[in-house]
Amino acid sequence: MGLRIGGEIEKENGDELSYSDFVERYLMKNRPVVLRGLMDGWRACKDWVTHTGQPNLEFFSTHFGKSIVQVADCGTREFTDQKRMEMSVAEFIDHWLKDSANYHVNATTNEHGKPLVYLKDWHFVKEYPEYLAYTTPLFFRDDWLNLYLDNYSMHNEPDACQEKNEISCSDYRFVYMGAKGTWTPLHADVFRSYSWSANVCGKKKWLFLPPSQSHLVFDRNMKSSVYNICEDVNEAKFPGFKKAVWLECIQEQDEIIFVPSGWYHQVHNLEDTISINHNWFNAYNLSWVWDLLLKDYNEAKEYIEDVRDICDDFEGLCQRNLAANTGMNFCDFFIFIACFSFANLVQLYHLHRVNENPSWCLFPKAQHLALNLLSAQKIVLKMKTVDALAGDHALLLDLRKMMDDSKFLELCSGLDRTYRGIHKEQQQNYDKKETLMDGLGDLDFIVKSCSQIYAPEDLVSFIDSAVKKLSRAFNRESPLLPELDELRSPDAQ
Ligand SMILES: O=C(O)CCC(=O)C(=O)O
Repeated sequence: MGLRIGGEIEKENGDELSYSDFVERYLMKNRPVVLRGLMDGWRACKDWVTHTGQPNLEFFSTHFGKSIVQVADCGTREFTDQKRMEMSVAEFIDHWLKDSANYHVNATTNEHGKPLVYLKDWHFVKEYPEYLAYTTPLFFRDDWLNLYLDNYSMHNEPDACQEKNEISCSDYRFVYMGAKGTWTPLHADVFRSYSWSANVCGKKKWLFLPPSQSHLVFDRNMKSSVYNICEDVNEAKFPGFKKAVWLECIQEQDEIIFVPSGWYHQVHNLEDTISINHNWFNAYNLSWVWDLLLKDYNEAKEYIEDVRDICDDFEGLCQRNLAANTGMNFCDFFIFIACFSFANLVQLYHLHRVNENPSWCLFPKAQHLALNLLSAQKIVLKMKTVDALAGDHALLLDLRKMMDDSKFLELCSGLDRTYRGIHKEQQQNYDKKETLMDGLGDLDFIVKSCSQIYAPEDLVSFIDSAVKKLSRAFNRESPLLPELDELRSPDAQ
């Protein structure tokens, strides 16, 4: 059965696009795009590619051969993904070289019937921070996920998977390497994050389905989705599939594709390919993350409903299962939002303190921080309505303690660097704790009055009172703050 292709993904010159145009046209509209001209000067493009444009496998063996990586066997399905194996980069390259016969697109084995191996999800930056293979293009830098994970871990619960989690969830910055014919099955990205993927060399074919059509790739019970859209799909099992209209994209070397939230996609390497790939989220797609978490929670709960009566801590079990399946649970996400909200407030207070210009709140960075708070506040208001997050569990967060924590200081500095970069302000050095704390005189007042956050309502009232206080200093013409005021719930006063 052939796929119905409705069009192609548009391509733009990234060096002619402003940050605000990218936000307006792609982030806010959640539309895919391919950007050119953003990989000039990357060390990866020089070191990792031979003069004939092929992956420089020898370079990888020599310099990174001992790294242990995840390799997918493209010919073997395991549940919803391809079977994974662990091996060294040197072993992976041996496989690649041995199997380097001719493949044809969508083949899952080489001509000797051996499986095609595809190196995926290599945490290259975490493993080689000094090497500086590339710089994240400006458009993708407002990345709360990786900024947070540079300082905190997403899920802390001690369980059997702890060690595995630490490796696989340490960040979401990856390198992918695979020969012609390797591929990735149909999926929507982890946490319903955005992703970007840069072709250092080679060529990929992407097939995309907009979120408005994602129900079409699911079975009647909306439980499992199609695995490989390029083979015959069972019509009785997936009755909507043939109605799906796909967007296609051939991504060339030196092109970066932006994958929006919730778009299902399948990817084929049309040539031997190396790509760099990040997952991320920010104010514009945070609601996707929460919606997925809530959906997965409801499914996890339904799945074990029959053991509720014999279970001492049914809610705890639901949350453990949620963390195991989705990568975080309600508590993890709540702590993440609380940290980020607080870090944004710290930055806003700092701007207030250091700026003599009364219209400082109209500066792009201040507007950006206020927008972040607004989106966090919207999600926390949604969380407030969920029973499982009602405030009778153990203390989650102490903001006063957080202020003394070096990880939090790092998060604030990272946020500052990010927004200075995006809004082209001069970089400042936040190395000294006092510099940041200097700006916190006013905020300290709030922290004293409600420093302990047990549940969403505490966070709502914390953000609310901080914003109220700050609002007095804000120019009332600011287009973002009236919205923050509107969000203020009557019971939070
Ligand atoms: O390049 C690939 O094989 C898969 C990449 C992908 O699915 C993604 O970036 O979301």
